[in-house]
Amino acid sequence: MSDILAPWSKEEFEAELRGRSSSYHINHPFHQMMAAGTLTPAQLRGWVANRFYYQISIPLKDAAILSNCDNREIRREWILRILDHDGVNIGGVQDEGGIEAWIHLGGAVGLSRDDVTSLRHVVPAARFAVDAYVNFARRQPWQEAVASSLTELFAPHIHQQRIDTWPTQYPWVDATGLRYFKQRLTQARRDVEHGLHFTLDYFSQTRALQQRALDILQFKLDVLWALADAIMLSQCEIEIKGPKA
Ligand code: AHQ
Repeated sequence: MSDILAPWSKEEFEAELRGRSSSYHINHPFHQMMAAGTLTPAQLRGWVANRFYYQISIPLKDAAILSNCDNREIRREWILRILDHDGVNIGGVQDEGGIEAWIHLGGAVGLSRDDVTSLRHVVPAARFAVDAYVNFARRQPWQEAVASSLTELFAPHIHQQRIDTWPTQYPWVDATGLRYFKQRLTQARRDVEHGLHFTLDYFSQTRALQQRALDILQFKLDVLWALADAIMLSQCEIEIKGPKA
């Protein structure tokens, strides 16, 4: 049917993309429990340890896009995402990167560096959800992988929610651990500006392509939802001894 319909205007297309916000994982029961302060310390630690696998997979996903992308202008922008996560030390510019910041978040909730980096707490269904995203980026045209990153349209809201709620809901968490969420507020907005501009242009050639972009966004929304399912339903709860127990 979408083959014979005229493409939406870019404004209508963007509204359709943003209209998928109800499927975003901020609405998942696990994240609603997080925002309400009802997660136990062991549950919060389980989430941090499992999400680390997503964090270290993002640069692999972005490198897959770069390796498939024949457009230098897109690559010049997209490579920034890898530096955001892996960190950088170029010409005096030093930044530990988001992966290191997530390890620091692990320490803030009472996990050792090895608890996080060993991946021993990552549950199989969490790996499957994250690997589905990385493999999508490896196998699909780079333009489709760009569109799949647009769940970040909704990310500033969930990062801000953690920044706003954790200090009162989880006062036992060292506040310096929130550094990751704070830096994502600006990085996600920069990413979305670039990814959305490209997606609105490239996928607006036909209504069928616009529908494809919506289906790709729904796939990625399902990846994030399935990741939250995996963490909640596997009951990954990491107990520790000591003051943050
Ligand atoms: O920390 C996140 C991150 O670096 C990224 C990159 C981006 C992508 O390329 O798919 N998506 C994303 C997301 C991050 N954090 C998630 C969260 O809830 O903390 C949200 C997630 C996203 O919305 O896609």
